[in-house]
Amino acid sequence: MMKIVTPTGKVIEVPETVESDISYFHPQDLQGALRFYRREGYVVIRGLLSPELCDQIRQAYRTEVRPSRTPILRQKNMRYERNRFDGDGFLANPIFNLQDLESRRFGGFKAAALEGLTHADVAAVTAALVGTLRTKIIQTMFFEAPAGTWAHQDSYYQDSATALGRCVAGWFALEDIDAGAGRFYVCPRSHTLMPLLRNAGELDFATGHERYQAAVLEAIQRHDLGWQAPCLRKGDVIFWSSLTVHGSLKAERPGVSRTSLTAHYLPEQDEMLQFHTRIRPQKLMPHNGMAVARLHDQDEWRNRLVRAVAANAPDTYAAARRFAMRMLFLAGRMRRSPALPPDAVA
Ligand SMILES: O=C(O)CCC(=O)C(=O)O
Repeated sequence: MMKIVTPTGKVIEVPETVESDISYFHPQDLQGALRFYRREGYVVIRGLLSPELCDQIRQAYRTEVRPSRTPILRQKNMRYERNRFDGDGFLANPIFNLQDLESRRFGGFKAAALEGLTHADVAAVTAALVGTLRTKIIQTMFFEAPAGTWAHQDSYYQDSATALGRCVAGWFALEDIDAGAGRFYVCPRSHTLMPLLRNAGELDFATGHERYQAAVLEAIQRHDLGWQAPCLRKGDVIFWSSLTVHGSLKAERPGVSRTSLTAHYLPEQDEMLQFHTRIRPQKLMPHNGMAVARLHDQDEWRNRLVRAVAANAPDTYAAARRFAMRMLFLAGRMRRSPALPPDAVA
């Protein structure tokens, strides 16, 4: 076990090996996994992706994405940026919505990653967890370096417009993840033990995002929540509910990466609710029989134009985005009744 200090200052023990971790589930035991997920708000499925597919995705990343100088939309700041690498040579600005990457440049990486995220076994698990026949992907990410992502509930950013809590997300380990590589963590049972923090008022995304981040940490302490940062080997996947508090730890050891994909799934028929404020229409394209949402599809010239403007005038683009966000929340406040569906745990 490795002792790690969490963002609230609490010291936790992070398992270095599968043997020293809680016993989780194999893809065959879906009923057991579902019971655990409902109770704990997360579940780990071991060996959901084959090691060969994980290697293929990493290889495509190395040959197509790493050497590229094309600006790509990033998870941390929603800006179009070129690749940046940390002191260990790992990609420091995680990719947002890899399904939107330009096929001409990144087609191999995109196809391999989507092969994993839409795999029939993944489709079966996500459908079982949200209690539907078919799921669709509404958002994805790719990580290599430790990210130290702030604690949050996904619902604050996106959820189902039918009922909050019907979104399930997965973090797919594409290599064995070292205990010191900025492990992904969850606060077990937070989906039922603490209330959902709404994207509204002084915590709204446009003006109160930092207050929101502090409020989540405060809620973790107030409700005395625990922390789990499971040991994930290549091909293992951790799934969590959009009401479950989660994030990732800071790097504790130099020289170790956390190559991974994440994807957020909704029941196929549900619309996506963004920022607890508006229904976000999405263009859906099938992959492996699963619908995958495209929001900034770089195969469309209009979106490449936006990318060119955003990459060449990043501050102007960011200011325009901030302004649009403020208008969105102002409009929501003027309506005085944001279109919020009821809280519900899938
Ligand atoms: O791995 C990370 O750093 C964070 C991933 C995450 O929070 C998400 O996909 O919602």
